[in-house]
Amino acid sequence: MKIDVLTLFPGMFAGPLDESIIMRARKAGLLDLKIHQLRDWTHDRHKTVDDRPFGGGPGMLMKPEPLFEAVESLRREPTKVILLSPSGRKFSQAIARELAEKKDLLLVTGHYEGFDERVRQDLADDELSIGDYVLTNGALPAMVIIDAVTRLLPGVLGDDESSLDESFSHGLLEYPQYTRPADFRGLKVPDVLISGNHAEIEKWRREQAKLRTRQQRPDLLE
Ligand code: 4FD
Repeated sequence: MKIDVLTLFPGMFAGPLDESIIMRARKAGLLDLKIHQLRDWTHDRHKTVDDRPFGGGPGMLMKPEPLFEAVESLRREPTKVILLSPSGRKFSQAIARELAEKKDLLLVTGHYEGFDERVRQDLADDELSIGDYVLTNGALPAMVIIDAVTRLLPGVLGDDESSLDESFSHGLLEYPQYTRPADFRGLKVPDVLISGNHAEIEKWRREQAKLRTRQQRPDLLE
């Protein structure tokens, strides 16, 4: 998969995507990631990317020209162009699975109070939010999406890394898990897990997953 990112802060992307599983995927050629400075598509001396809203009001908007020129030069069919903003549809594991099927993604991040509406209407194919909070810019949301999508690409996770999304595939949170020692400072692993009775273990895990979901995420049970 190819992922292009348009950002005002390319430096923010150095680090998080240069480690661990994502870097391994890049080195293996499973992810071709390119970070682009939006200001490279401005023409004025000050490399202006923002302007004041018509009609007045506080804050600045991302102006359309650099965004249109950048996207037009980077997109090659079939590229899915995605805006990151708090007004987008809520990103989820299901959306990560959808995006992992695509060939090319172009993630468009901004800052200020948002984008000129014509960017949303005539340039973007989708608009995503990673959650109901406001960040100083869309770089972290872009990295969250890149991480969640990349780990789903075929060949990226090894066998012992891949069972981890089960939490979301059966609609419940993960059950409690333990590793050695069976007694850590007097904190004991539940007897059932040491019993060797696989039917009982399954039953206990189902109950615990249900309990934990009711406690932490009742919305998932609706
Ligand atoms: N919740 C998110 C995305 C971007 C962002 C921005 C309008 C603010 C949070 C457009 C307002 C972009 C999110 C930049 N904050 N900040 O995914």
